[in-house]
Amino acid sequence: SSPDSDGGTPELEKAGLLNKTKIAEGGRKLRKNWSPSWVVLVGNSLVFFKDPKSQTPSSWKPGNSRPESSVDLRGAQLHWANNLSSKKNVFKLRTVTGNEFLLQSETDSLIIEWYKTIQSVIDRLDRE
Ligand code: I3P
Repeated sequence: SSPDSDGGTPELEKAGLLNKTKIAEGGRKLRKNWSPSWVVLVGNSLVFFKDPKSQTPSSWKPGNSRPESSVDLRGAQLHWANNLSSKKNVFKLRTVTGNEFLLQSETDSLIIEWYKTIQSVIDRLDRE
């Protein structure tokens, strides 16, 4: 059985610091505004926190800090998107509601791990 089969605290899959910009809201294009974000992958959601310095994986608990925003990964699409930025190691996440985010790291191994982990959650939700 999955760790969340009792309906309790969802499983923390991954957390870390990435550069983030939202590039579309409901299909409408937005101006880029890159900033560092503490990103937490928990359950079916990618959750963004504003203040990276106050967040660590060990201190993260549901309810003890205020997310800036949160993305439902069900039906989401993930693509490498180095064509959409002058930065390296960029991928795009598109939600079913037409919100689009670019996420980026200078560290190759780190961004690859994030990509794989997010894709595995999307794949799991696709199979449900
Ligand atoms: C944008 C800013 C972004 C850049 C974007 C620029 O300018 O430099 O960092 O995206 O490029 O338009 P401004 O601050 O004036 O809004 P990248 O860093 O991802 O390249 P773009 O317009 O080619 O997306």
